[in-house]
Amino acid sequence: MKKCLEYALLLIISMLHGSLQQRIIGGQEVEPYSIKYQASIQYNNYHYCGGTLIHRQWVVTAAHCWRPSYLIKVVLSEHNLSSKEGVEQVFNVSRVLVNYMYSYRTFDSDIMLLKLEKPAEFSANIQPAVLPTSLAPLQGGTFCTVSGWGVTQVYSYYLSPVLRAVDVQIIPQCQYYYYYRITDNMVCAGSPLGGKDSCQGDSGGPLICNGYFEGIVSWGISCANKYFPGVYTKVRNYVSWINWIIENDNTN
Ligand code: 4AZ
Repeated sequence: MKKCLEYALLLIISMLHGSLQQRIIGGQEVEPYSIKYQASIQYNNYHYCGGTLIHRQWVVTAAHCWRPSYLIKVVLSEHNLSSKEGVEQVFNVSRVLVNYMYSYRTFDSDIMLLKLEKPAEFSANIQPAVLPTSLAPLQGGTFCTVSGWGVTQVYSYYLSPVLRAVDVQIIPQCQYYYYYRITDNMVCAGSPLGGKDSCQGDSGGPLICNGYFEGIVSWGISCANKYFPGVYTKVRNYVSWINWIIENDNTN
């Protein structure tokens, strides 16, 4: 019982920690603008979450990245957050749609859609990610890539100025690591040896497996610890919700 309380406390602390400051560990800087669907979500011109462009006017992120629409901006074609490279495209957000099943308590259905005020123009630096179509389960061991401007060390408070990415593997039987807190709407990824993970500041960003957008950086206990893999929202469970929203949206 005591262990259980300790565990719950640890989980709560790590989730709070996760939502207060938002990190890629063990990866490397990407070729600038090569991750064409990567979005930076900003508040007061500060990056606080990642996102994924899936359509000219829609970006997918984590529900725990929620802020009122008028306070946030979405930046596409971004590489170095601290310098104005002149190729960035900055968008206001006209709609913020949190999934109706989202639970801030369990982080189930940690997914949110942002509508850009104006459609993004696709270019050499800006292209949408591809939503999964297959229903076959993602196999344990599959290699995926996660990217973001999150911190690069577990106890660091500094975001990475440049976009980074790391290859992680789908971890099966994640319940074992997280004591049954993994719902069917979550998928775990990490490195069997630890040392490679997403972390604070990567939240909301893309996990891409075999060319498909399969996960959204959602939560985890600490970062890059082999006993606690990163937990991602299982995007394939939300493809019909996403398509429904986009098709039935009649605002500009
Ligand atoms: C966070 O706090 C966070 N190691 C993101 C990813 C992971 C943990 C925490 C996964 O934004």
